[in-house]
Amino acid sequence: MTTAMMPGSFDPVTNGHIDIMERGAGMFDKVIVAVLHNCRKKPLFTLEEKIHFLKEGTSHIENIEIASFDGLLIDFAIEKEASVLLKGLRSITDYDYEAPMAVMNKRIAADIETVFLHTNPEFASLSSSLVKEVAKFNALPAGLVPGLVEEALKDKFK
Ligand code: COD
Repeated sequence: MTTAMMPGSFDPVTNGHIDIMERGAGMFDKVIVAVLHNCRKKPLFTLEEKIHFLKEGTSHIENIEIASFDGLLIDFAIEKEASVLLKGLRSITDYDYEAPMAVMNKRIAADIETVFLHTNPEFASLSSSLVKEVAKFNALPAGLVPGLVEEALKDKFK
């Protein structure tokens, strides 16, 4: 049984994240979405809200679990018996950010592999920060985030 762990801030989850989760769920027996708690960035949504959006947005995926962690991702992966760290890549910027973490994680736990899935062209350049930026001006195009998130963003910025 291969369990993959997909970490992120998910502030909020976008359809780009969900696309990686769906594809990961097709490749591995189980995907654990690990929401980083207490990250340095000041979040727009609380951990509870982020988990709620993730649970609703992935309710169509059978082999998925939503969890949260604080501290080192690799420790959480070991605790949950995940043998793959699943990341999405949109650009060289993502790669530059992710590569040192992949190397460090490999040094700490050699049997855990980092697997990168390239973004679906439909969701290239889509990020939670950009979503928040345009939502602030009530200008978020449809189809970029789950419906529930779209509503929550409208509520936050009304
Ligand atoms: N298409 C495809 N992939 C996407 C898209 C998209 N449109 N948007 C985002 N992604 C990918 C990201 O590249 C990332 O892999 C994942 O989805 C989550 O995205 P975000 O934006 O929620 O995540 P970030 O960048 O805020 O979070 C970064 C992580 C939490 C993944 C990273 O910092 C991490 O792994 N931290 C672990 C803490 C740790 O152990 N540190 C020590 C490392 S050695």
